Amino acid sequence: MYSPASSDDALSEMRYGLTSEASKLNVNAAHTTNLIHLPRMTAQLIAGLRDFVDWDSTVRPDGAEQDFYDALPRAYTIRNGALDTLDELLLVRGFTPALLYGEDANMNWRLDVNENDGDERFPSDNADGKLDRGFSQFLTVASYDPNEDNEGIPRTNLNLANDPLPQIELPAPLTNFIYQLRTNKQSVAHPVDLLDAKLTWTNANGTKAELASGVGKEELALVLDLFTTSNESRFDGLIDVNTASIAVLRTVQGIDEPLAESIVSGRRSISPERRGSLAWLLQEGVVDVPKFKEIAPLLTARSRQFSFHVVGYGVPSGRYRVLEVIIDVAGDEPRITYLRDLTKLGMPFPLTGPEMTTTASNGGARGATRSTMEVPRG
Ligand SMILES: [Ca+2]
Ligand SMILES: [Ca+2]
Ligand SMILES: [Ca+2]
Ligand SMILES: [Ca+2]
Repeated sequence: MYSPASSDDALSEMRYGLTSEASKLNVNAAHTTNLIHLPRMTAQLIAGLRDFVDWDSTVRPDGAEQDFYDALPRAYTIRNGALDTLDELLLVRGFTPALLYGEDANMNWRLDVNENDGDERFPSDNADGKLDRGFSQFLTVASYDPNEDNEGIPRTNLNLANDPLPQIELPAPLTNFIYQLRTNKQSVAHPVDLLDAKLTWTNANGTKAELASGVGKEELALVLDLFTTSNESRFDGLIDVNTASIAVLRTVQGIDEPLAESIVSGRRSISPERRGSLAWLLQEGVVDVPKFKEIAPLLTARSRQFSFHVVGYGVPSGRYRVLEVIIDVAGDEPRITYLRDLTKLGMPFPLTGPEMTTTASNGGARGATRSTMEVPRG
């Protein structure tokens, strides 16, 4: 089971483990203002994409609706809805395999010789010693964050007067604040608005009253975990602040390049427990209170969908299969939501180890090379 190295580390290659899908920008939830920050993305590509997925037949400036696809040598019907797979991007005007997968023609997340020799062999590449993995490293269609706390319990909606409070002991000022909020029919846009919040109202006898939420940096993690202001069961497109690359963080409204870099360098020293909440951004001084309130509604500190490739290899037959998998662990039982057989693209990397260096073959005689075994393309 393996995954690509982080996009922030252009020189390292694949690694063992999973990729958090929330580390990527969800195409189906992204706006033009998010997408435009991605390397190689253009306004024309985005316009084509938006027309491809929107429900109307109105061609936006620089866009392309069904008429364009009807005129292709092989016409096809466009989606007019959310994409099911990232590969559907290849059906959108202007999106090419070179843009989606970059130089990684065999999708193994490693810089193979033919991927670093310019135009000498397929694919075309810039021979700079680094693997450009294209849009696929930044984009997903699989990510969503259930509107429930870290225990899997649906969050309490602050704005619904009858929604019961969480079954844990809350700080008394917070309980009181929520009570007054609801009693006075005031609402908040997002739980983060309870941070340093004050509520003012006029009592029946005409006197003014004021109450502080008591939510500071230390109470923030609890509040963000337990409360919501939305009736939706899930949020699409939140970006995982703990795993997103600089390039993906940069697509979030309100996060510029220096802030994206501060987040990535700041999170290296955060313990796994504190990574469970966005609150560390504020607690560590990566952002101030106004900036935190601006960006927190767009972020998450967890992922419930993961992607990886897995290789199964038979010794001594040398037969193998390579699968691309996305799993969703948000529900009661983990589900495989995407499965693609990549075997025809070849063995992704040479296998090493005592039993792999001997007599394995794949139909023909084949020995060990440099103490690793090379497997022919399936
Ligand atoms: Ca349209
Ligand atoms: Ca490759
Ligand atoms: Ca090449
Ligand atoms: Ca390159």
